[in-house]
Amino acid sequence: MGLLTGKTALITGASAGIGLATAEVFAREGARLILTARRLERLDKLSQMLRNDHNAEILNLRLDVKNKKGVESAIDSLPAEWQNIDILVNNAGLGLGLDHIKDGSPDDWDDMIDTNVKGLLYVTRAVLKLMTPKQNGHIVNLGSIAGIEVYPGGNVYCATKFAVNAITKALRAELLDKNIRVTTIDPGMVETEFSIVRFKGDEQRAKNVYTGIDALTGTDIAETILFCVSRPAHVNINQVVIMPSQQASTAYVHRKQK
Ligand code: 8X3
Repeated sequence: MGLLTGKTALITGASAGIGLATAEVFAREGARLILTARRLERLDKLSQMLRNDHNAEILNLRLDVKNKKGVESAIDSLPAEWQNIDILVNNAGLGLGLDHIKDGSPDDWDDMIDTNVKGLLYVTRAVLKLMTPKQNGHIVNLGSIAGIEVYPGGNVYCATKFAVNAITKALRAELLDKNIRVTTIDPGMVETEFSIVRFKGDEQRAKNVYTGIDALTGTDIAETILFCVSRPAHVNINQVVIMPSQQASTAYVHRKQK
């Protein structure tokens, strides 16, 4: 028996990074998985691996969380045996650029706001339609240290993660009498594709972000999510702020010299 045997979890942005690691850890613990991402080919590969390694039961869904109608219809038309969602991990999100506002790209701002804030809302609303009647569930939102403090160039990304924090707190209050727990995980530096996406494929610049630091891995975050969702029913972990041991804030980082 795994810690999540008999539970069904929906994970957004499951094709890479923290989402992929969460899919792996949840599969290991026996969860049934609805994996969503824009890149179905990647999901197909991942689910094949999880079926082989953990005998996992998996439904893949191509989903762009920015697509309001698409999100609604995909969740509304889930096969009956997949509608009983116990855990929602709102992981899909991205940072784009590190420019100051005066030099920023409004298209990048739209993309971050549409994905990190509006996308999270669309998915949450659609899943709550299924979760609320059964009076049982857990929503885990991926926030960030950028949702607690700001840094130059963080501007709009930070704003989206502050919004995730506000949405998380409001949701928690709204769902108190529905037996649905709400948690936010706020990581510092996690070495995934995050910085490669932020710097639009500039791998060297992305690598420099983590130079001299044993950064967190997607698996570190996935294990933390697992801890939160496997507490007894009366326990809700409201918020987890988690950083590498060499990071104290967005400004204080100790880099080891080579
Ligand atoms: C990412 C963390 O500090 O790079 O969510 O903005 S940071």
